[in-house]
Amino acid sequence: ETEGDGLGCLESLIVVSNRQPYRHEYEDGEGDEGSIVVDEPAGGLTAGLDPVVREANGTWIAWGDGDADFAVTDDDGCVAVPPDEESYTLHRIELSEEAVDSYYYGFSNQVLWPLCHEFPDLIDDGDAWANDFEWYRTVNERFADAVAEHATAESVVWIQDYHFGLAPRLIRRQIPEAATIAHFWHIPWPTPETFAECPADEELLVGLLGNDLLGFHVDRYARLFMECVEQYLDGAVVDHDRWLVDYDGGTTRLATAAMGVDADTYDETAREVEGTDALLERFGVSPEVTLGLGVDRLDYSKGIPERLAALERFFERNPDRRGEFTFLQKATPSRTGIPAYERLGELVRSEVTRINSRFGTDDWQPIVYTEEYVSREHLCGLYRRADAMVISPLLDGMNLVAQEFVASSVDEDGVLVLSEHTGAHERLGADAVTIDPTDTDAFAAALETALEMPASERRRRMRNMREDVFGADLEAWMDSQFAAIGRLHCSSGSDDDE
Ligand code: ADQ
Repeated sequence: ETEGDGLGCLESLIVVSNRQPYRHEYEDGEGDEGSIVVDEPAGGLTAGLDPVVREANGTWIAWGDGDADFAVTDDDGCVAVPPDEESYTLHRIELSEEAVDSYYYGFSNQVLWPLCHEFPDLIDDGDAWANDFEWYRTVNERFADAVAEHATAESVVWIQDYHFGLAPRLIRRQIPEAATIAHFWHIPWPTPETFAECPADEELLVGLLGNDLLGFHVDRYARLFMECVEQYLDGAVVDHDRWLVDYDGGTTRLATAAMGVDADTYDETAREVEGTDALLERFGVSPEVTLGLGVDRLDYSKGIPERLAALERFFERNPDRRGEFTFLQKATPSRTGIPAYERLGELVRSEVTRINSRFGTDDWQPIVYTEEYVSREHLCGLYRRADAMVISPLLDGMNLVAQEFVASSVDEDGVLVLSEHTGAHERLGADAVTIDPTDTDAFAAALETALEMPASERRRRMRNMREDVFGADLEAWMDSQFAAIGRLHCSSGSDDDE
């Protein structure tokens, strides 16, 4: 009986996500003759969800992406995982290069991503989107077909993210009515004004309203979703008070659940770190400096150019900080090949060079920028060492890096500088130093505030933030999702609303 963790009446769990929990690979250099090794889930949601699917002996449907991945599956794309303790079925969907280009790089990341992050100018509005949307629909259909192969009346289907906006409706049509479909949308939902720019607005809403439950990080996104449904979908009835949408004979319940991180692991890892001097020296940072830190995917939503502008202003205003304060920016290239991402990379690198040549000296650089891989252990070490962690997205669904920093700040002396436009700000805003990343002067002043903050004040704020991050961690988030799913699923169709 697993009543306590919200999985109580759950007999068959089917998870759908773009990224797979396990990857099979040929060992280095051995090509497809070589032996096959398995990559375990690296962290975050995939790692957190894996034990849940194991316990449920469920099914996980995801994009499989290499020859070795399919060398180990049966003809239907299924393989039992994990290899050492086969507990559940990983059903891999094989996608052609053209499908990936259009469904992933195209519609998901050049229409939905900029749309939901309020960058209407970056939405692919040429002729390409129509073809991309065809592929997006095709891929959603293939995932839906895979769900139908596994689903029974007892199934709970839990879909992750914006890659599958159409799948819920497609699944609904194919599986027994008693099965429950839930979905978590990890990115923001746009305003109705921006949503007008969505070339497939109605079909997307109809798709998402195939869900019994649709989750967002914060209330605001759920409210915006309801507003968009009301404005753009004829025939839908929105109950704004009870967060229900009736459409086409079905009801979708909206819910919010702010995602957390595996705080204990970050805490433990950070405690085990034996100093960061060598790591900093490798990056060319003197271990003596006051350290500012940025850790992001290289994505235009993360506000990296705005951060660099604020740093430049900060060094203009604070000549005494030159030589004494260094900002280390760790960026991970992402979605490379998409023009907006290529342009961003070029801009960031050239701005760093320009600012460094303006203020830098022979033995000191104001900004150290690296795209190098940093292990989780080293990342925790940097979080722990940072005097100020700077998170400046223009819009971010949640932002887990903010919470990882807090969980790793075991000495309780770092300061979080946090954009008000992140989901994380709803949780940590009271104890972070709040910024509007587009206000360069105020942003620079916030950096001053952070670096001048007395130790007692830093500790007080960090303790509050740690209470939040440990109290609402990744496991709590999953429990809350499963509890909400359970309330719908276990009531077996009877409407037991309060
Ligand atoms: P992301 O946009 O990817 O996630 P974020 O929430 O910060 O943003 O998660 C990034 C993850 O990648 C973190 O776990 C972080 O540690 C890791 N990471 C980032 N840069 C790294 C680096 N240089 N080296 C190693 N690891 C790095 C999307 C949404 C967010 C939402 C999450 C989860 O955009 O708003 O919080 O999903 O729902």
